[in-house]
Amino acid sequence: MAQNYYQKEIETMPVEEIKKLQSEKLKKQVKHVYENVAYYRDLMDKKGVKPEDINGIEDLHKLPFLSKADLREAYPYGLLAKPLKDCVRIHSTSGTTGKRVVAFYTQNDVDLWEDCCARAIVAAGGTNEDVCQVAYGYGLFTGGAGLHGGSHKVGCLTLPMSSGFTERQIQFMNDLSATILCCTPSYAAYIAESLKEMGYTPDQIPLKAGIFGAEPWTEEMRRGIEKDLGIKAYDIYGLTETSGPGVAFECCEQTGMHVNEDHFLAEIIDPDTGEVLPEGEKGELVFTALDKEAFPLLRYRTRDICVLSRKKCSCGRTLIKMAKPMGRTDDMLIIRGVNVFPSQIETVLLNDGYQPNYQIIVDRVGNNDTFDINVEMNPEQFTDTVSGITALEKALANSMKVMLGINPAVHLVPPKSITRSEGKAVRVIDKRKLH
Ligand code: DLL
Repeated sequence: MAQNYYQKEIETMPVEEIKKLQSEKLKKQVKHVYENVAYYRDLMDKKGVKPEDINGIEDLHKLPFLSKADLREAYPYGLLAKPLKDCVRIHSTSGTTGKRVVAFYTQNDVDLWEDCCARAIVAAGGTNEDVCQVAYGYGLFTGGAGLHGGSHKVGCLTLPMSSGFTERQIQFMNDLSATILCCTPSYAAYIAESLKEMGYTPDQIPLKAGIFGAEPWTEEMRRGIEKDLGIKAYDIYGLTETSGPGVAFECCEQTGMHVNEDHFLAEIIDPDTGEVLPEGEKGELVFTALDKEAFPLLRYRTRDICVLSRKKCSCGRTLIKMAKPMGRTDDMLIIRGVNVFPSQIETVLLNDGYQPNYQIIVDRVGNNDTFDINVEMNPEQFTDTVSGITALEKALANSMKVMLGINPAVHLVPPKSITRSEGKAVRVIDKRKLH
């Protein structure tokens, strides 16, 4: 397939030039952060590093890391590097315990982010002739807004569907001849399944490409979606902390995602020691935002396990590639595209007067994630009637929904019926095979 580029000069820039560009941007960014973010300045001071010590990407390793724990501590404004009057947007995602991650954007941040998403759409074959159906969630989640902005930049006719209402998705897809579908891979598989049930064959579906990400998905799942929808399915990666989707995107080769290296400097580290690992080794992915103004995280630990590679790509892009994430170093689950931490569930249980004796069971039935939480009743509840227990389950499920953004099936079980562990409690049973 002939490759088009959205920003050819950058996407095919010789590696040495990209590195030079990164070095220049890094020096400026460290100065910006040091001068404007007291929280990070303290971390640098503690480590004995000054902006003058950073003369290029070879000095990156001298800088301290940031993690979700820092975001929680600095919540909500502690990592903001611009006055609020210069910010035009926030997005947010689940954090550990009760506090969400809140990311801020200036207009320039939004522009560069949308460029990253536009690169992904063009790499998937998108042009201004396309009709792009955005079925990622809109709102605080970054998926909808990011791909929506990218679609505008490419000049596609944009269908801002958000997620859900599958019948309506299918009606618009057909009536308006959508050619590109953007959503989570599990939602794409669900749409494909619904189309099949309605009697559509792949050649009757107008789509030609899909841009799917926000959760782990396997090559088998890719092949299934491609076959059922009659499309080519492209992976896209990102996280709220680095702006959202578009940190990395797949090209026609479908062998990993090109990192938008002019904006995001990627490293792989040993998650235990923090030591930087050479290219090709598996470890934790760390990003430094080189251009972000409002929320410029330096050396942010994603907790995603990954590998980077500079192998030549047949698409002509020189941007380094990351493999599909291979797991996480923390206990974050992604259920129906939503990030869930066991600690959030614990917080709800304690708030609602339960003991933190619980078990989360996640499975995939067809293409849907099931999400069950078994919770031990308190002894006094155990004497309740069946209808009383059902009401308690409903109330607890509701509190969970408020905290997590998705609805689990809550089952109250007798006191002391969840096996006590002698070592680490097994809180999560994930029966899906995603890696
Ligand atoms: O999921 C941003 C996004 C939206 C990416 C739409 C792609 C498409 P968060 O909700 O902050 O942001 O979740 C970020 O999701 O650290 C990974 O663990 C996981 N993740 C994101 N993309 C992929 C992917 C969005 N393509 C967290 N494959 C990340 C596997 C992914 N995991």
